Amino acid sequence: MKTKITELLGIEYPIIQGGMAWVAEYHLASAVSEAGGLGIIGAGGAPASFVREQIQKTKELTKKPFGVNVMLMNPEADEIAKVIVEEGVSVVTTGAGNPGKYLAMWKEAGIKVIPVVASVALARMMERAGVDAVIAEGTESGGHIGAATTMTLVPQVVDAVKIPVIAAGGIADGRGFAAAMMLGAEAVQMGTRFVVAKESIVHENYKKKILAAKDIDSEVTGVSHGHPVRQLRNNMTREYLKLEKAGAPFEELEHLTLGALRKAVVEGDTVNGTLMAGQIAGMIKEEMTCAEMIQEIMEQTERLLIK
Ligand code: TUI
Repeated sequence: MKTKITELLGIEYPIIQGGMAWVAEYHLASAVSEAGGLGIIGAGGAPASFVREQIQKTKELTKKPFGVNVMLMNPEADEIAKVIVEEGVSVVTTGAGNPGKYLAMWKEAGIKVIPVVASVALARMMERAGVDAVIAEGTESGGHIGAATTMTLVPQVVDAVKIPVIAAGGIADGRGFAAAMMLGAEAVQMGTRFVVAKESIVHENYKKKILAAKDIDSEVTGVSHGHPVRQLRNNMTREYLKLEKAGAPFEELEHLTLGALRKAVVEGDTVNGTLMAGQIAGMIKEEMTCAEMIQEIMEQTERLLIK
């Protein structure tokens, strides 16, 4: 399938893997790229040295294009931005901020830059700053989210910019993919579905929670301090929301979430860990390889768009 994004990135299918902290490491990224999508290493809150290692390991497993996601709140974001250039990574996505200060360096190195935006205003600003495409991520997504839904954000961003738009948030099968195309997107980004890929190193307990999730099993924590995070409901979210409702200070709330994503992904702590997942978790029922997922999605899309 050819779109502006497959052409821009030199990939077979317009499916991009979300740059999920802890989850999006080299096994997953290389498997998605090998399957014809764009695999992404998620720098999350990791140090620059870890990101460099991850890039090198990915290069050993695939000769196809892959990218790195820079989570802009990472204290080592400046160093990570340089590592990406030094390692000759071809695509960068960014999240949780404005990547403006790195654009000149990345563009000079010939890197394709694709920021995640949660508003039309940031999409416009990014286009003016010279990025190659934007990912319009709706509030259905897991992790750190904006306020607008995918259904409303994607067409408004498509109308506002001339660069290609990638839709994210609530997409996990051919129906979501086809719907995104109808909204004017040139590709999709999926996160939650890839968390349960066979190649994903995420702890079995976490995967099982996603596979068992129902439509309304996610909660958004952190709205009161301007950092909303979507995750599956558990002991941690109940505790957090109770404190948040009572007006607890940020430091007290932060205490609950510090290291909690690692606890969930690595240790499989589904009680006190942060089980980041999007609203589409309720539809995901099977662990598959990345190649099986991508093939299934593309076949379903083809049937829907051609019939
Ligand atoms: O970044 C994400 N999702 C994430 S980052 C993350 S890291 C983390 N967070 C909490 C605990 C542990 C780890 C988890 N999930 N998605 C991309 C995204 N970017 N969503 C929303 C935005 C965004 C929001 C506001 C981008 C820019 C923005 O404003 C920028 C500005 O300064 O105007």
